[in-house]
Amino acid sequence: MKTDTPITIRRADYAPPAYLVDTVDLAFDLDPAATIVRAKLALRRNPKAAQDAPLRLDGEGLVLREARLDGAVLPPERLQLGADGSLAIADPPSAGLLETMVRIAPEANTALSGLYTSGGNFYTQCEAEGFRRITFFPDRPDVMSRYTVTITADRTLCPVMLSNGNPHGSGHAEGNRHWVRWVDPHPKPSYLFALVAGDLIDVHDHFTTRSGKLVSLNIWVRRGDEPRCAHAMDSLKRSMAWDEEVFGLEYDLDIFNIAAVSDFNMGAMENKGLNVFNTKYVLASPESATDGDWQGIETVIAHEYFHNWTGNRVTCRDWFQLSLKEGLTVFRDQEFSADMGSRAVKRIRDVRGLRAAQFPEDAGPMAHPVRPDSYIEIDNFYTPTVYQKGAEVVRLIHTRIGPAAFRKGMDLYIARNDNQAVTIEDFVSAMQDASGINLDGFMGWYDQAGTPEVTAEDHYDSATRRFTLTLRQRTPPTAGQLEKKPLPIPVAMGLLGPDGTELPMRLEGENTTQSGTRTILLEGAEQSFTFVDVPAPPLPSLLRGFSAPVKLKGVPRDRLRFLAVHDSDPFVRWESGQQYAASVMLEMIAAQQRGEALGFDEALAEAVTNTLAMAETDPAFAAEALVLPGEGFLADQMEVADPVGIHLVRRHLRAEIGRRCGAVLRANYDALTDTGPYRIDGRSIGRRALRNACLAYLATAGDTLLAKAQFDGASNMTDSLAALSLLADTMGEARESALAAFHARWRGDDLVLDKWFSIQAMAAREDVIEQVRALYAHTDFDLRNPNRARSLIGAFASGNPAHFHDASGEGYRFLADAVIALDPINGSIAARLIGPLGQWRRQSETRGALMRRELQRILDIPNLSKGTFEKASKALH
Ligand code: B3K
Ligand code: ZN
Repeated sequence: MKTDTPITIRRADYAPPAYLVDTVDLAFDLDPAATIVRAKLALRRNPKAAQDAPLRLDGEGLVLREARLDGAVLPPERLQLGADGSLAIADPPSAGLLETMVRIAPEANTALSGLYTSGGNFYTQCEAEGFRRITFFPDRPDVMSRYTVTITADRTLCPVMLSNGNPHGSGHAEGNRHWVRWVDPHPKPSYLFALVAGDLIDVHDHFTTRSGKLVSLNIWVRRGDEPRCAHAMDSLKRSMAWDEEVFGLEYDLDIFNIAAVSDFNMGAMENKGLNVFNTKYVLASPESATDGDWQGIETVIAHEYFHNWTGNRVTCRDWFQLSLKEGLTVFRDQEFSADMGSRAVKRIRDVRGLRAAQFPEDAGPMAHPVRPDSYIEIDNFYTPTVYQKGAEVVRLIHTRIGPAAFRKGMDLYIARNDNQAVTIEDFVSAMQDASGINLDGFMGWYDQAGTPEVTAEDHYDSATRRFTLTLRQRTPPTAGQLEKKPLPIPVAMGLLGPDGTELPMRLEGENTTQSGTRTILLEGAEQSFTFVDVPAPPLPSLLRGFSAPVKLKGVPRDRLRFLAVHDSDPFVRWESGQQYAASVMLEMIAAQQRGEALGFDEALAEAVTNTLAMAETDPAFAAEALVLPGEGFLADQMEVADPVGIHLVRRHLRAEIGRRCGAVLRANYDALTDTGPYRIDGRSIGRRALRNACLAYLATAGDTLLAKAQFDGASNMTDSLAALSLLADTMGEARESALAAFHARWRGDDLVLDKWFSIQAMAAREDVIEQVRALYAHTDFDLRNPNRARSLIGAFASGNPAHFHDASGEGYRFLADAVIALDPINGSIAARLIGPLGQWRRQSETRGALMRRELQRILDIPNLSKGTFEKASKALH
């Protein structure tokens, strides 16, 4: 919606809906240019609302053809169309059947919200507020209704017509048309409505639930894509089995449909019984998909499936509660993936992701609590904070009360709230009641923005054998929230003896001794924990498994080195290695700024050699340990970021390690070469990741030939892309011929072509901005396709900090130009791309001024979408 005076919606202003809608009967007459939507809403006044509240239905861009109340045509004087597109009915009855007929134009819908066309087929996206672009309706999640949907369309254009629920009849219609009917027995909010129609083909399978119900499973794709659906189908069946086994939750319809579409604003959508997916999270073959894509499919399929209970059966009262379904469902998909592969590696990856996206958000102008207090455009709040930090908060509760009580809490949460739209308090109180543990303090995690910083101090008294650990916490102020209170922080920990073995632990006042990992709870700003009978001076291993989303600061380097080698907790081993490397790198960056020569810390080379020596047991873990801390992670630890300096130091170090450890890296690279058939199990994925980590060092040290040989001989996308991205950083002919060969081979495959764009956008070359501008003008570039837009614009702005922050300001200008061009087409994607410009406070004054100038240039555009307006204005102020 375009508006000059965007309205801020506040959580404190929540009021129950004036009217409820018990049943919805929708009839679609599909046509790309002019689709007719007839809706029959059985309305009644909500007993919980004021009995004189007006009857107002949301609408956006709808052409109203007719409205009837209880069969009688409503005269124009009783219909009030609002400037925002809504419809109010004067003198509303306390109950009645409202029938509307509207016209919409799916083929003109470039925002991809509501009903739109892609490749000649019809798809919908209704979360959060897209249903109002289909028909007039109280488009808010606390209005839950039972839907019947009849779709009529041309038989040739739309042989397949799908909606939510179970199929309920079909037949011939006039001309070459036909109809189908779908009935969804479960009440649902409008954001879960879906319709898919077109020339699609299905990959079919089935699943028998543990109570013996046979469920038909179908993945609907374009003709020719069927052979690439096997992994998605397999992931779906494993998700269904896992949710039964771990949470006792069974699927509740006869049929589960997934439709894949290449024009889609995000990853996927959990519509009841009819998930709609970005093709990126469905289609995979070894030749065309990387191991990362493979894992992404498993995760997203699981995530959307798990929403069936956490989101659909129990939904959100209002959009401020978004993390109620998203944080909980991310937690569930993380647990699923951990059970499917290596728990430790999954945790490391999730923490890496949290630090790369959520920590900067929490430290920047868009910082907001997991449960925000206000928004202008809710689409802007599908953020790493709501999703990833939200999942961490659920994990905190899981850690605090333990897995058995957590499971009881989930049972209680669902039993109490099934078929209702509820709040985060309802979730936390179910966990509290099931566990008997007071969780009041944990609400602070939902309501306070910012990442707590934790420091530790300790003292061992050999005479009394007492060890005192003092923990302190502090959360820096965030925009609009200057005062911060201490939060409950579960700290999973162990004590290591001088030889690295675990020491038994007994807190003062306790009768029994515990060994292994235990969790202590830091609740105040400062708290001391005294351990008694400690036989030797211990070294504490803190925040095992990353038991809380905090920054643990100030662990001395000698301790980090010790923990990286000896700790029993794989997360702390990895983390200590990363923190050690980060601290060395930050020192190098400072030296570089002073114009001093860059030294080299031998311990880093030693760590690489040690990691490789033990790689055989867990190659995936070794690969994680081998990769140096990312540029964003380093920037996040500097008062004033130095993106170019960070990049130069990281490359310098990579090259230096590649040279010094060349022999051992090469030996491992060769030993990890798999000659057998391509396999996608955890071990094979780990071996490829480790081999490519070795290659990255060797190629950065100058061995372009090895990268070229790998590219030429690669039999799978993981190896091909790893080599190509290293070649893309170079200047020679090898680069040009590899990129050309890749383009020639894959130009017909959108998902792979996206990778071709991204690799060039993220390359470490001086001329990258010119290249990015040229790619923007490339015939294969299409701003309307969200995947393609992200693959170039997003990859450059978020994935290439050294060049995005080029001192000329050209990187900022490119991003602003792209946002301005995209906003009228798809405001939601445009708004999401703005993020990197919001980091200006962390940059030097000169860079900051250039960034602000571009934000202002965006804000000066008339008729900006409200999402882009909100993002740009918050980023600027
Ligand atoms: N619930 C959707 C996200 C909808 C985003 C709307 N702008 C996908 C998911 O989180 O499962
Ligand atoms: Zn979700």
